[in-house]
Amino acid sequence: MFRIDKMKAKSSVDRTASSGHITKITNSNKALPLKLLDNKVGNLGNRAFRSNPLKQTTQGKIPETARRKRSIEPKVPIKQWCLKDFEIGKPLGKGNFGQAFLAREKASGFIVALKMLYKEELVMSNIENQLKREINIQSQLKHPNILRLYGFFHDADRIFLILEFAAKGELFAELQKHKRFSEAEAAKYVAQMVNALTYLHGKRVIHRDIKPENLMLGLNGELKIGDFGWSVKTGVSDNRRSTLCGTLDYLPPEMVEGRVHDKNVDLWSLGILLYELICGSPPFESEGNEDLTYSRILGIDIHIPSYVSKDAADLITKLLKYSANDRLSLKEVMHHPFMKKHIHL
Ligand code: AK6
Repeated sequence: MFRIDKMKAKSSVDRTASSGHITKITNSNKALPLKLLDNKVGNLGNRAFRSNPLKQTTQGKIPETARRKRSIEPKVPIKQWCLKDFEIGKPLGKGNFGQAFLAREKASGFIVALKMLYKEELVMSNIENQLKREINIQSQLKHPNILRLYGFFHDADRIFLILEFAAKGELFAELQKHKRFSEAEAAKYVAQMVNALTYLHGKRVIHRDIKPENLMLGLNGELKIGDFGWSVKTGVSDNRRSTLCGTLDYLPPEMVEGRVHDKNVDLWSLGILLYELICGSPPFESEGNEDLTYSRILGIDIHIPSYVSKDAADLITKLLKYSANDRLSLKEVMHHPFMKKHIHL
């Protein structure tokens, strides 16, 4: 049986998956009511929150010593969430695994997305370790352009992830509605992606699965990277072993060919994203023909429509380089004329 409460380190490589980090996650629960201040979702919550004693907590920072020695429990008791703490609202659409619901934390009124995963399904699909890895990575991430994982809990046969609610839903839906975005809008999203990726790469996390389906929008249209199913922490293990699944459209040549890859995969995907935002579909898409998509990626067989500006086309081309080291860096992206034209810092 899948025991998320018994995440024991199996090897030195896996040590980060020990209870030390889980404590950190649970710990981040305490920050949940605090987040309400910058999350304007649900006015109903705000009032309840203001008088919430939880607000006064110090976010329960674990002392350095306790963080290192995983046997030491933090002095402050940590809130363990359970289903009864939430009022469950409407379903929020079904992801690959599990179903998310709008939910409201009863004591604070804080609005979240509660994602429910069946343990049996995780075991059968052999993705328990992927989930554990993801929870560990997420426990270290706090950024306005990255969907927050506030915590998790479980019952006999399900795991619940307490996720940030992105009020405007998927970027993909927005793109489908508008067919394609103006270059100014695309630049705005790319700038937010650069912010998020700079933060992630600084923590040695590479995302590897950037695409509109995985990008969410906050109440004010802020972009939030919303799914970390395929992210890895670099330098921890061999990054070639993961089986590829889903669409190839966003995969760089080195991943298509199953070679070693690094953070530069995210720069390739950023180029694909920019193309898709401006043109409405990814550049190497080949309806139902995976082999063709493969060879088009490897040959960088790209057609940029004539309505695309010279600057935008130049940025796309400079990101979609076969050789990972030839791609523009995140910093260079922000200094590119296309970005300078639309983003005024
Ligand atoms: C939906 C909305 C919010 C929330 C940080 C599962 C996994 C094996 C995530 C996950 C972290 C982990 C997982 C998923 C997400 C989402 C939409 C996004 O399931 N991991 C099994 C291995 C790994 O985020 N994120 O699933 S759910 C949400 C909606 C709909 C409208 N607004 N706001």
